Amino acid sequence: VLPELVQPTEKGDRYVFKSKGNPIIQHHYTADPAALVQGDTLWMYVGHDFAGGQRGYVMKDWLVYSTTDMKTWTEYPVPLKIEDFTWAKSGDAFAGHVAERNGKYYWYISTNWTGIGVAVADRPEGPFKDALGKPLLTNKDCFASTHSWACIDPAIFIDDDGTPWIFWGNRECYFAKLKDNMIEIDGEIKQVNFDGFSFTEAPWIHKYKGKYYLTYATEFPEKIAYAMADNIQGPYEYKGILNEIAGNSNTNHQSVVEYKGKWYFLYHNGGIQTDGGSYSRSVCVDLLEYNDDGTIKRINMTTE
Ligand code: FUB
Repeated sequence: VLPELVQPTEKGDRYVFKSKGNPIIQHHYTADPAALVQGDTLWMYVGHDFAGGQRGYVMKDWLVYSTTDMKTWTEYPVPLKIEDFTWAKSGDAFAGHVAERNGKYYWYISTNWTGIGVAVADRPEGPFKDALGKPLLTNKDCFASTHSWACIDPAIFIDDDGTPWIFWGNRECYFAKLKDNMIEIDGEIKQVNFDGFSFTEAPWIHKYKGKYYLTYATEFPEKIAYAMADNIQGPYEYKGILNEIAGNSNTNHQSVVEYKGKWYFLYHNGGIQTDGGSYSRSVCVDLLEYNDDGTIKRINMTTE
């Protein structure tokens, strides 16, 4: 990493840094940001690219950051590693999502080849431990898919009535209810489908003014598209593309979250000039704005 990039200051077992704009983290390659708002803190859980350059994914652990102003960030000791999932030792630490329920934090993660796991912690910064000792979902739960990395990219949404939902998939998008214990699927697994749905991966559900929004990566190289529905189970209506291809990264992976009265779009690009790219990605944040009819304005991906 070049010296002019933002370097963190060590504070005990943590690191603190002030972002100078996008990419917000410049001392690690980070990807697949999943945001969680708790009180006045925004927590951000990310994947961690080790590769540098274009050598393919090398993802051994996940990282966690917090902020209270979207500028100064704290990085915590590594909260979760792929080797913590003994059933997934040869996997890659692909995209995840953390949800809070009854004071516990559940981290749903992709292991690439072996399915989706869930880890649990008492605190948002961890440490997290495998909650099941086996996958929560496997390729068998992706009944319309035939490729080995179909079971990735979990996204959780806890609805206003308290029902937790999990969405996931690659090429096909699936969803199911979770039981109140957050570590078992409750009932039938269903597939999302609607006119114009060209799904690659990275589903994310959020709600705004009573409507459900499904954002997801489409095409390859990926752009983020979105659809809206009156019911979480659909039918969804395709609404368009939210952002262009993110610089020199073939993938993109978003989260959409409201924090202190503003809506944010967190994503990644290949933005660090030294060695950035599809396997050396960097998390960015930009504002997300709605039109009066509830549709979302095109995201302006900035360096600010
Ligand atoms: O980071 C590994 C994979 O790349 C994620 O699981 C996908 O969403 C894509 O971003």
